[in-house]
Amino acid sequence: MKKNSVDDLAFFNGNPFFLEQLHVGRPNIGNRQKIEERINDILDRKWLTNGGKYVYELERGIEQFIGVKHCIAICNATVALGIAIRALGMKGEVIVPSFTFIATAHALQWQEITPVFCDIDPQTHNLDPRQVERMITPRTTGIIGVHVWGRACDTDALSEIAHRRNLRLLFDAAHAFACTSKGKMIGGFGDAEVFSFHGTKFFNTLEGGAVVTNDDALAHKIRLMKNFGFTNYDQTDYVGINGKMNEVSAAMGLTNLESLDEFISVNHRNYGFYQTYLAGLNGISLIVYDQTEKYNYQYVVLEIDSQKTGLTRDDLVTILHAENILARRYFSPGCHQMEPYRSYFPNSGLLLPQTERLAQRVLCLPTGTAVGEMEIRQICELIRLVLENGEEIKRRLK
Ligand code: T4K
Repeated sequence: MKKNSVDDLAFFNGNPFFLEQLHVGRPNIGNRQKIEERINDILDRKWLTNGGKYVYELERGIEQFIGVKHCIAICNATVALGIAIRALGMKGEVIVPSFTFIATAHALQWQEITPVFCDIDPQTHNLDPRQVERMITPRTTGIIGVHVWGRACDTDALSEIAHRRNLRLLFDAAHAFACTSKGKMIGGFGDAEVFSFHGTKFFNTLEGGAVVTNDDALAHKIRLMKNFGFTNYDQTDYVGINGKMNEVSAAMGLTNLESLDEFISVNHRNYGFYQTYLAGLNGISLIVYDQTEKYNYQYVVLEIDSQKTGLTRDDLVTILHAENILARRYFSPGCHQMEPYRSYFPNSGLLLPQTERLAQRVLCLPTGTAVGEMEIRQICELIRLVLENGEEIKRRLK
């Protein structure tokens, strides 16, 4: 039932608006029958992993879809980042944004490489190339740009810096499958790019990820590295890890690949509903997607200006959670405020004013095939009620 006053809000006296929790990152699942058929085939043939037919088909399918020479499927994007970092010979210091999922930083630190956190452009939420230049030291060996929300980094500027300063350039494209940058599919930029196919991503393989690259030698090395470094039967030439994707994940991926257009159109439509129903609300803004590019619209990201709304982002999250709308504070705090980085670099926040500001302002709302126009209208009506009564809510929250 529609809520009309602050008293109706679940955090105070009311009942939760939604009986079931609405999640950010509810998985998109393609044709169930096909998934089951493929899994049955895997079980019948008793080939579960280690270079199976479905991983092979998925890799070729992604290469074709992206228009990139090599796709190497990996068990998840964190391991894929780790392998790509090692294969690229990154060491010493690598420049990364702090405004990212912790996996980007951990993939470096795990290998005793220092992530040097760099500030972002407040408009794009991505690495600010001018700041990148300032963070380079004699120990710097690479840059990892993250295409946050699927909106591409300034790939031209970062490539130019990497080229001029002789640095390796990797992109964490965990959010950016099926997105473009200047009309070109993300996946072909830098030395390599890494996708995540985790269950919460718009395209998933249950758990999974991939490294994509146009560099033949690099692809060869990564293929070996993800399989313990085996170059021949019972022979390794360098250190490797077990980064293989299994056949069931690949079967899920192949099936979801067939429904990609549908997933994108649902997300795009949902984004449009949010635009419509949040229009005119003072103090909040929905991130903008450039109409000349392609996106997967997986992240519906709001920025809250607490000066205008009288409420902080965290106040809003508290109220929404009580209504069973599980809005998520990606990425808050920034990596530099998480351990071990907070202890290693206690003052790094001084160099990251835009990151600190944004990490206080953003929140992601539910989308995907699990929500439709009705739920989105109801979520937006609740947000409107909260913002229109900001002062009273703030007082009562205290
Ligand atoms: N780089 C970037 C920029 C990334 O964003 C990520 C991952 C990575 C690298 C590393 O990729 P992977 O190694 O994971 O392939 C989630 C995901 O676990 C993580 O993959 C993702 N980024 C990150 C942005 O979000 P959490 O902590 O939000 O997960 P969780 O369990 O709270 O789930 C979020 C929501 O989704 C919940 O409301 C529940 C719902 N959910 C989740 C799962 C797994 C479902 O409804 N069903 C499910 O199966 O991290």
